[in-house]
Amino acid sequence: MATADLRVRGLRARAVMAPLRRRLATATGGVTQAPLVLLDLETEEGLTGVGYVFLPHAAAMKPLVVLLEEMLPLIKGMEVAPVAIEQSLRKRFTLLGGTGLVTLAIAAIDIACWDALAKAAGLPLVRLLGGEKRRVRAYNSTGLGIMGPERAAREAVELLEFGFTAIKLRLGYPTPAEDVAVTRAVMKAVPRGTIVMSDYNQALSVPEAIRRGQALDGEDLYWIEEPTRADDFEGNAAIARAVETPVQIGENFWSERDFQKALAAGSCDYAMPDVTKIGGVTAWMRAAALAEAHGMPLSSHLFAEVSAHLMCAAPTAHFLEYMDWADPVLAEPCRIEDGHIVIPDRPGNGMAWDEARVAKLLVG
Ligand code: SMN
Ligand code: MG
Repeated sequence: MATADLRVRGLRARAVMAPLRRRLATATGGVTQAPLVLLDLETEEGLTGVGYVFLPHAAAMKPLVVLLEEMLPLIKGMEVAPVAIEQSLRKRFTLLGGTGLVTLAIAAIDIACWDALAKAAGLPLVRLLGGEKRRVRAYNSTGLGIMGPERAAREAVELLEFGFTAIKLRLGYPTPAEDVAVTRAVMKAVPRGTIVMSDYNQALSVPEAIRRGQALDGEDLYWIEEPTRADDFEGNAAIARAVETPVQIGENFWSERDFQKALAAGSCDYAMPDVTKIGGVTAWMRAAALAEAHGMPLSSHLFAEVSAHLMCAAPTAHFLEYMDWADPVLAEPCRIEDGHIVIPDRPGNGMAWDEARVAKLLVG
């Protein structure tokens, strides 16, 4: 099949509420169900590209569906050329600004465009991006919310199913002593050598993050994620300087330019752009180039299905975050082997909707 002449014909955006296997309480809000917007991007040639976006707040689902529908006339008839489509959409929305729902809509379109292109080429996405298709090292992020030391210790052991050897613990308890106590309870419960990441979800002030980070130094945490506001590049840099444990940020980069600012400020030791918030596969790959140029280990955030392809194409690939939140709507959920994600042997990003389940979970 020819790739050159794919053109955008239509799109279908649907809001679904996916049930979670495990709830996740963070220091700045909980996830009890997964609000998702599924996108099918149809081409004139009959190929359909797919992608999805997770919204931490259900209130944003319908507005995103409407925004995607309103964007269709702006791209209808355009060649499926992700860079050109992204540039054109960003330009059209300059006066509103490129963060939030605008960027999430652009990202969904971009992800679906890349899927359509890869399907047309008859290649798994990773191959189109120049990467080698291999298993991707992952950590299990599907649990370990704010739940106290006893439950956290129990859940930490449960998360080692499927051969995972790395897990992520949410911190930001009322006191630093509780953060240390939960960390110790988890470390004691898991086999020696298990990698334990931690995540504050932006909950702390800069001085408090330094205090808690230093209290946790020596506890063997693999990284401390988003200790303070994601857009405080200087504040994160001060924390990264004062705390020995590596600081990880990036899920709230709203373009590769935010990553560039973080690199310039020395805000972090590791980075983990989110393929939707950063603006799609196109923008994530730009971030991968920046990471390579700065020798910075790069991880992914959520969206394991698409991120597995990206990680294989990132020269400084570090850890994939495994989340199962889209499993209820996928015909074939992500396969895990020995704590690694296995990229399916199919053209495109590998996702296809389980239409019967989607119909049951549709919202609105
Ligand atoms: C997270 C992200 C999105 C929703 C809940 C929790 C968390 C993570 O920051 O990195 O997994
Ligand atoms: Mg996080």
